[in-house]
Amino acid sequence: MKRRDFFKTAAVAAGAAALGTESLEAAQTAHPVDNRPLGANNFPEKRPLITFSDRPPLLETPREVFTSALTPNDQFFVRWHMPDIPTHIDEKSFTITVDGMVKHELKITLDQLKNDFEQVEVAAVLQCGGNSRSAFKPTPGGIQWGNGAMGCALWKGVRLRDILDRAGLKKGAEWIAVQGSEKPAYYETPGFIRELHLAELDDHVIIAYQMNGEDLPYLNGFPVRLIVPGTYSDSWIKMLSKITVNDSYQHLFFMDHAYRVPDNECECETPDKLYPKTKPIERMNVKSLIGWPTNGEKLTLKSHVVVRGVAFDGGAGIKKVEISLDGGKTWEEAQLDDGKLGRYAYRTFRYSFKPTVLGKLEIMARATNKLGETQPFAEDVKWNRGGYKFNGIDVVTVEIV
Ligand SMILES: Nc1nc2c(c(=O)[nH]1)N[C@H]1C(S)=C(S)[C@@H](COP(=O)(O)O)O[C@H]1N2
Ligand SMILES: [Mo]
Repeated sequence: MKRRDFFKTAAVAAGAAALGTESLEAAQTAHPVDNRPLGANNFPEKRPLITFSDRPPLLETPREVFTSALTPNDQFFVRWHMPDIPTHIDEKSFTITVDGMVKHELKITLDQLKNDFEQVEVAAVLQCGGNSRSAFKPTPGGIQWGNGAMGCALWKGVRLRDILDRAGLKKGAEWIAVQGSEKPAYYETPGFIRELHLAELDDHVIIAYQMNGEDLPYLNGFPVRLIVPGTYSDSWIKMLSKITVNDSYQHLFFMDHAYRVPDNECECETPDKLYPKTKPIERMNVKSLIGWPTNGEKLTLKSHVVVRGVAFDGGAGIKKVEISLDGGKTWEEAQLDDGKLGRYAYRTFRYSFKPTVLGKLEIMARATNKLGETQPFAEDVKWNRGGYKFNGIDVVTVEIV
């Protein structure tokens, strides 16, 4: 966008906000910001990633990484709420405390976790509820993620259920509160603690110490993190150090004030008329992303092009991914991988074609899950104040030369 154009747009937006009712129409979505440049290679165990902040570290994965079912650890995105993350973890003395309404309080060492419990694996997508937030207009507060606040990994660890069984739940136990090892910026700031209802914990919920066959990267939660397949990642607590069992919901700051959407059927509202009741974002909606080609790619006329990308949902499973080359008028099915990583992982897709016309070409991808849920056009995604759950049809614009 040219500088002059920018000022024009800004003036129009400010005018609409001042007029009140007009800003109702201004409430909409577009495409998330894409093709941001990578930052310097300043973070341990990470290649250069799109960098929003270094304290706390906020790193986004670039689009071209999303051609494989498992996202490499050194390109996996990073999100922390608090700047004060431990810079050293002693593997011998590190423990996970289990306390509250339990018969036996536990302090589980990493050694015990790896040896005293059944070891299990699950491949699952970790996606921030605010992924793609930059599509929402007007702009909600929060990190202006493009599409790369997500990744898929093979996680290895121990079922949370087995650990709670070892501790023994007391009668009346209903909720657990989970927290990591980092500290709030200063003592009055609420800590990042999340709560889970015991009834929502199935056997796929694990405490993981391995990611894609290696120790968890430090920035992704070394030495252990919670994995809650199918849900947005706000409760996938990193550097997990404490699990407290409670008889009731504790109304903690990061439960009552973040990661919530309007509690109505469309999960939507407008800036002028915020919906009074909210609910947690929870299960992920169906989504796909083209990993290759990326925006601005130059492709040769009549060459053999293979569009590749990933699709996923909250665990129902992907039924099909379709590609459109005519602005969404007609769609053709892409080829899906065999799905052997399971219903919580990425399904990769491929679609071959030969470009026949010179100039700009839009490539769209749309996933549908086994419940028949599908992706709306980006412009039709409904707004919410937190900028959560964007799942508009992905569009990449290339140039045929
Ligand atoms: N301890 C801790 N765990 C956390 C968070 C955090 O701030 N602290 N943020 C959560 C959120 S909102 C996201 S999106 C994911 C990000 O995981 P990643 O950094 O491994 O990509 O971690 C979750 N777990
Ligand atoms: Mo997040």
